[in-house]
Amino acid sequence: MSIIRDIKSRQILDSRGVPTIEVDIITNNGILGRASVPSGASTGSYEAIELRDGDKKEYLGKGVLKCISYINDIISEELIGISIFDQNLIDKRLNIIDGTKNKSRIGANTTLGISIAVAKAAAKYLKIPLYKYLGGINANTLPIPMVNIINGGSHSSTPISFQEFMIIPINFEKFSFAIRACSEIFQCLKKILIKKKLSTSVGDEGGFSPNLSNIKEILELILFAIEYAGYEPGVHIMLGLDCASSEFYNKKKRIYDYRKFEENGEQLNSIEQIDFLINLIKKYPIMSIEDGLSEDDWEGWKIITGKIGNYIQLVGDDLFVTNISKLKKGIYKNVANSILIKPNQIGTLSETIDVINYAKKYMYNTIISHRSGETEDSFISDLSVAFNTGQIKTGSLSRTDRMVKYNQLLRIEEELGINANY
Ligand code: 2PG
Ligand code: MG
Repeated sequence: MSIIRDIKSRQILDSRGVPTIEVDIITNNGILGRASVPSGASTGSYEAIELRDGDKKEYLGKGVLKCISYINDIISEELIGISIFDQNLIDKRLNIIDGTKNKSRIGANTTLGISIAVAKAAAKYLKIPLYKYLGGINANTLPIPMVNIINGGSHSSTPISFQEFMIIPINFEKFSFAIRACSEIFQCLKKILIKKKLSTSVGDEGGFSPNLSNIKEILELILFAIEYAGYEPGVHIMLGLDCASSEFYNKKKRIYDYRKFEENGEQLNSIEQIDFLINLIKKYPIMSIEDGLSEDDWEGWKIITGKIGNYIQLVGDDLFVTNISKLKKGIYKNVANSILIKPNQIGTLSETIDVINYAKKYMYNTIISHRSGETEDSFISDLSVAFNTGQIKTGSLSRTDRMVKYNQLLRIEEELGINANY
């Protein structure tokens, strides 16, 4: 038997240098499970609450010392003595201690740190890899990476509204071959940017942030980089977009206001936004569009799903916020066909797994995702293999906070050997 003997937590810094939580679960037999919590910039309005201190004198109000004291003073007393294999019970207790619908009392960042650290301690105690502990003998599929090589929107200074321009390697035998192709394309894109005298500085997720405000120009650049690297767009590599359109949607006027990020940006109503996206997929090998419409534009979502939901992956991120009741509404209303899974949007591992299973039951694609603020924790890589989610979105091919996730997947592929599916 292995029970929780102690819980320690501390304030550390994430990839943007902003405070976040790290939690240690220590068992009676001396096992240590450690987890740290990511944080978003373009957060959906309906996500579970991330608790911050709000004291402007420290870290501009972004400290998490309140969370730390909740863990050290209140939560640990409630959880000490419970078996580390009682993941569901622990997650339920955390929900009871919080007592709100959206974890606004103790924070979803607080609960998630504990929840994941418990699972890590359990896998460590059993001396099995985390993905196997979570997923069992069937955990053997490496996800297709969606690699975000140009960062826009709220993630960089690129004057472009869409937040993420991704390459998606589809025709490869193994994860390691796919990631190699993405790396080569990323390096080639750098060369092209240098030749064009455009900046090669990177945004929050490690993708380039050139001074370009034309979507088509960016897509053409990416296609050129794919070919320059020796691959064929539409055959080896598809494109994906995260429009993160809730960021520039004017809820009152019901307008997509591109002027928020682009000097000469347009203002589109829902139907015009849909037409704009449909014209893009007609012209470019785009297979996935995330948050093409806003979290509040359910009407628009329904229309776009009816029009192109049979051919294109339409991913709800801010729309579903990894929340089962939002997903149920989507399934009932025939909205979107895929869901982004971000554990910190809901706040515990058990609830995250519930959403994954529910999505799968209704044939919605599941994509495990990082946040724009990340840490050295590669938990989401194991999560994606554990539940055979098929896809992962974890940034570009630069910056260690992104690379640790890809590197963990390379290790898992090696470990699974001939049993690895891709
Ligand atoms: C997104 C995420 C991750 P953020 O919108 O999908 O790329 O961004 O973590 O800033 O919400
Ligand atoms: Mg998104």
